[in-house]
Amino acid sequence: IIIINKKNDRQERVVVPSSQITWLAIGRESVMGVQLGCLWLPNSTICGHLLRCPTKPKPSHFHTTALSATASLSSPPPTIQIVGGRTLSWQGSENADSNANFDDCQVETNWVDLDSDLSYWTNSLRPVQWYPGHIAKTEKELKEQLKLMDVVIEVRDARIPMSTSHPQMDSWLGNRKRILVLNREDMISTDDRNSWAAYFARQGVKVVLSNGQLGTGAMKLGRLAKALAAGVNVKRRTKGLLPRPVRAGIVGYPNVGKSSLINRLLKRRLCPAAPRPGVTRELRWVHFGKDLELLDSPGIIPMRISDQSAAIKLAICDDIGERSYDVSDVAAILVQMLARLPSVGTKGLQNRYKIDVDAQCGKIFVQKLAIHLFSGDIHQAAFRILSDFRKGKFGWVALERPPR
Ligand SMILES: Nc1nc2c(ncn2[C@@H]2O[C@H](COP(=O)(O)OP(=O)(O)OP(=O)(O)O)[C@@H](O)[C@H]2O)c(=O)[nH]1
Ligand SMILES: [Mg+2]
Repeated sequence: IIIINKKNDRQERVVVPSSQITWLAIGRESVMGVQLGCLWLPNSTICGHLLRCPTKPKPSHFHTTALSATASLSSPPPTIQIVGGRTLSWQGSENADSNANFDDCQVETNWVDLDSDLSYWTNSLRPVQWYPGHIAKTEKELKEQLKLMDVVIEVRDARIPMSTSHPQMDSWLGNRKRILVLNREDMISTDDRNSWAAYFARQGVKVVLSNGQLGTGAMKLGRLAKALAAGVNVKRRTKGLLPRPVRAGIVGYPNVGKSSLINRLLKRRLCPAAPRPGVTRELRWVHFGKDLELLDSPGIIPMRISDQSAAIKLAICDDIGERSYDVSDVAAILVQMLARLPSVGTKGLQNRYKIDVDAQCGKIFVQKLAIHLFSGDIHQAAFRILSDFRKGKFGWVALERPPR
């Protein structure tokens, strides 16, 4: 939400937790109300007198810079306008169509809310950054090896395809032939698989959904790579040269399943794979039959992760080194996220751990679990929650949806 101070025209961005946003029905219109401490600010220009509040708002809920104007009762209150947010058509309509629209809006609003809440929750945490030496070295070597590749296979985590997209990948690859693999397809629902496939197809991206553990999608990937790069040997033949194997480089974030996919394709455990980021340390070419060569590469990640919501999702999914984050902070955020996702919810958490859930405060939940199961050891409790999520104990849970 952007708050505009009409007195000096300054704009402030305020991250407001969704719990503080309520839809108010006024007449036949619905407007968005934002609760700032004791105040309600509807989604319109508000006259100064509405800003006089008998008790001080809770600055801890908001950026203090944005609130400074409202917190002082002695100075004349500015006019504040809230822009943005979503406007809904009248919710009480009995018309079936508008109900359908409303349901649709609700589903979307949940994800929009979740994203803004996540960025609010991560604001106060120590930034998560992870860039071990082998990644810097890999980046350099990969740029060299790219010249040899006929096709590049970029692997992402299907639970977080956006957060496992490397910001520099497009510039490195240029117009090189490319396949996008969403691995760990077994960890998301059919609905999510379909919506991601449709989303990337709309952008003209060749996408394969795969399971690096069972090998689903691996053969299709091999066939697609050969077909995409078939032109290489056509050119060679016209020049009177013998055909050579197609070269496909497999790149992506750490722990997304690159090596597992190669092993599945080769039906041999040639490349080391294990459930932690940073297992592959060196680039390595392997042969698949006579006509395909695959490059296994160490996971790469940007030197600086600017989007800290993405960094937390990487931590939740174990796609970034554990030394870079506080396990109990990340587990607390995961609890808050799961509590809001309809497929898990507070009930799902309660059933699994037999503990009451406060959806607003994952930290309390982690503390309760620590007392309940681990003699007060918070680190162990936090690790249990993360590890349950990573093992799929909460069912199919995607942490991202395609943008509309
Ligand atoms: N559930 C599930 N697990 C998978 C899948 N693919 C790989 N894994 C597991 O994920 C873990 C990491 O796989 P790796 O193949 O080592 O991942 P990587 O991308 O090579 O990791 P780095 O070498 O560290 O960059 C392993 O324990 C695999 O068994 C999948 O599709 N579904
Ligand atoms: Mg690997």
